[in-house]
Amino acid sequence: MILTNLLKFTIIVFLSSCSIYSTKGTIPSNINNIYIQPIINQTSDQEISELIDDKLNELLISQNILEIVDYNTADSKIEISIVKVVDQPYTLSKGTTYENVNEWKYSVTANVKWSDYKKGEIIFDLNLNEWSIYGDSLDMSNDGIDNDGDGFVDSEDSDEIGAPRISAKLIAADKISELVLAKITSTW
Ligand SMILES: [Ca+2]
Ligand SMILES: [Ca+2]
Repeated sequence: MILTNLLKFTIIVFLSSCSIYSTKGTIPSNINNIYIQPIINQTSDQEISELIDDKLNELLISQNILEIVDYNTADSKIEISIVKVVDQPYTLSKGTTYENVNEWKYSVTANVKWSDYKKGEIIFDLNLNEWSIYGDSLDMSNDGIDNDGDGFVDSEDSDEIGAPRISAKLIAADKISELVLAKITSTW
């Protein structure tokens, strides 16, 4: 029993020292490429996984961070599972008999696991959440809302364009893909 506990302790110490090491900004020399496993979508929102997959591929290629390869030759693997997609009332106003929803928040939660494919070690395993706000205007570019929360509103922001709900989904997909990439690069 003591031996088992000692072993567990050693593993914990080892793992935590690894994570300290990896946040120092050193590129793991054994990881040069990535296999993107087909995204698992546990929600009824069929589009969201496709949007995230497209954006993640685009970002990895354009920023030239890791080469995308198939699983046979992969050093690392990323597994994404969309666990939750939800539209929630964001701002309300008082109507005559009940409250009206003026703005909605579209949010997506994904479990993202990046692992060293050859060693079989998990580099990170995180639940990530991103969102976008949309109103009832015909187009996001003139709703007066900072839909992605970046401080730029309507014509100041090229990301704010198109039908509200569709664009909200696009923005959330973009934001979560960017967050995944930030997590990959920040572990180096
Ligand atoms: Ca904005
Ligand atoms: Ca807007």
